[in-house]
Amino acid sequence: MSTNLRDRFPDDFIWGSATASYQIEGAAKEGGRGPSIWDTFSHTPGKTLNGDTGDVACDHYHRLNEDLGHIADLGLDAYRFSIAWPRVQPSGIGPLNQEGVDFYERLVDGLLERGVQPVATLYHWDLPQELEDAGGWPARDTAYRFAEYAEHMARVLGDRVHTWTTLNEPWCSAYLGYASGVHAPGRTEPASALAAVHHLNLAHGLAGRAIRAELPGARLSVTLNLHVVRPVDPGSESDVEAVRRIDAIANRAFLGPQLDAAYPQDLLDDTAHVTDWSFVHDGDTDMACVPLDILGVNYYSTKQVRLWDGSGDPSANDGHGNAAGSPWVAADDIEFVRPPGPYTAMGWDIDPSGMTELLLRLHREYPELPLMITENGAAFDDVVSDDGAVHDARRVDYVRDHIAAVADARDAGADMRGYFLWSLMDNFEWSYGYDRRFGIIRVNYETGERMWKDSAYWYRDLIAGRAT
Ligand code: PNW
Repeated sequence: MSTNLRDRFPDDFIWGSATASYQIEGAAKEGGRGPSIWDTFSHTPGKTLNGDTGDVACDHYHRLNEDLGHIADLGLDAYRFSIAWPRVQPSGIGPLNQEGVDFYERLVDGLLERGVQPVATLYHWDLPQELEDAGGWPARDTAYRFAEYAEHMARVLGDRVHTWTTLNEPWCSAYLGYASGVHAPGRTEPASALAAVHHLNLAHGLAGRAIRAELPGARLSVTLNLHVVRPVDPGSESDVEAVRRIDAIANRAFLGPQLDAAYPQDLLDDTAHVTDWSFVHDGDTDMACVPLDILGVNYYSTKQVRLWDGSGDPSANDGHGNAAGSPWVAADDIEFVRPPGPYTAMGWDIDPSGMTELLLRLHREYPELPLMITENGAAFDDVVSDDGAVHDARRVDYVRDHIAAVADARDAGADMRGYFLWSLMDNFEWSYGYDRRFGIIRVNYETGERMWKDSAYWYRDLIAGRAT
């Protein structure tokens, strides 16, 4: 086998990196931007580490040209960014705010001038606050508002943006936002979380169809954070049953409607004591199942479960911290057991084999569907050395091993189209604020200065075919 990792991929494989609006832009009150649920949440005492907010973040809004320079210097084929809904449509309804649109036009034009393909995500969690006040994702109307916003954006950017992603990780939006409450809007209502799951699925379908109608040639995708769930004891029937149940609420709750036009019956049965699913109207799952050109997959780590024996806190090791509620709706009797490690600074286990396993599962279940890794990367406790550099060898190892895992999935038949490293730069890591650094470019939050870590040089060289 060739030692050059790049040689395990075809020439048209897309090498990219990803960010999200609220995590990098800052300028929260500029250019006519309206408030989002993350402004409200991060400004609520006790919700984020150190009370950090995205008010300034990486100040990407003002440093756009500099950041475009880094993107070009890395030699990225594509850049995955998200559009802040409240920047372009401040209250989530009505006409577009031209100043907000201008910013994304400058970004997209700047990418194209540098030969970098823009990959736009319409929703990476910054819901306009007014829509949350009207009920948020548990309210059906939010799905229709989202489709209108998608149609607007397709109209203004569709001549230059050809790859569109409706939602990023609806699992997080629904379960972390409305069940565990560790993400905005911070509600802890299991039944509302399941209604949010459904309205996100519906929103995806409505928006996807709006984009298709507006832009017949566009490439349509959605990004899911699918969970690799393993039994503590593969020989135990009850552990295997726990896997089935977590797989249903975490994975098949999205794959079912979006790819098979139906909710799995076991999911409906398992959650029947939480909700009767009456928010699913006739025709909804057909609507949610819009044909996709590509499925975006975010992968970071694995999970291990078994049936709870009644001692301790069953969700203590689920990787979601000490939340007020559990994100695992209708699964109070399932225990999360920490995988063996090693771990990143998030406490997430490092296991590239989980990525290959996930991609091959998707390939087996949806053989015709092209796949793309839309996020993969790691937070580590970076140290600035005496020489002024960040020698983040563990991040290089993490990324190299996971890219090799993508190559393994390709070799076994999966139709892999691209890899987007999370993240281009350190940024606002949601409830962990600025404490956890995922970037290949370091951000000095005092000065705003950017500095390439070793991993950035390594990734540049990999893309250019020079790294091993
Ligand atoms: C993803 N979890 O978030 C997001 O798409 C990014 O915005 C984020 O920065 C990145 O992964 C790293 O965290 C997640 O608790 C947040 O399982 C939380 C979880 C998963 C993904």
